[in-house]
Amino acid sequence: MEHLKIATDNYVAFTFFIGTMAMMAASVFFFFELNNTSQKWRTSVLVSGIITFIAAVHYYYMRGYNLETGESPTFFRYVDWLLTVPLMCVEFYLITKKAGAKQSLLWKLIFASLVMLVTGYWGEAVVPNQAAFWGLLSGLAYFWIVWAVWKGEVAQLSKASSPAVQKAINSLLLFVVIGWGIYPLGYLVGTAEGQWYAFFGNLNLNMDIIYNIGDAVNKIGFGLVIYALSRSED
Ligand SMILES: *C/C=C(C)/C=C/C=C(C)/C=C/C1=C(C)CCCC1(C)C
Repeated sequence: MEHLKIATDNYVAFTFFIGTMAMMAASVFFFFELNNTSQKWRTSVLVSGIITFIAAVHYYYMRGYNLETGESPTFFRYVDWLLTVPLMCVEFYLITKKAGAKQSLLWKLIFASLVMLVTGYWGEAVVPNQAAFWGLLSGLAYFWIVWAVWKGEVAQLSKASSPAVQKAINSLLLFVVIGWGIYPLGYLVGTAEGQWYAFFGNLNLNMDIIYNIGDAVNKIGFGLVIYALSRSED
């Protein structure tokens, strides 16, 4: 096999590489910190580690795929999201459970996240000439999640929670609004060709770099919020 080099200006490959290392390092951190975590929050910190670990394995593949083909690893990307985003919903459930969250909340969040991802995949990979329509559907599911955390059930439960949990939910809300908001931008950039928002295609931005930044911010950041909660409240 030919030996593949990363060109010094290949920022896409660079962010895949850094992403892999960051996810690996974060996983080691969360897993080892389980020893210092009280019983109450151990499952939550474990789920943080599982999220970054699943991402580390996918990043390892995506890094190689992108380097060998020069293409976007759309399929691996969405498989990763399909596993990790529902686990982030599990994180919301686990921390609000202490204030009485019902399992139905977990299923609603997971359902909305699956709708968001499947419609996004459809628009990005299967029918790119209808990317705007499917992106809109995906966006609606995304807004439902934002609403649930901001004003809906998660927000209501937050009010009944301890100050430390409230603080964590507020931080996670910021991740969902700002951090997750990075992804639609990647989608607009990546599917702009021939769409009414073609302008985004001319921005000289790269979809994979945007997604890679989003993943690092959200998966590791989310995990650290949970970790901080586990430290501040035993
Ligand atoms: C670890 C991975 C995470 C947190 C992935 C989150 C992905 C999203 C919030 C994706 C959202 C999308 C839209 C809101 C519209 C366009 C299509 C998507 C799937 C990129």
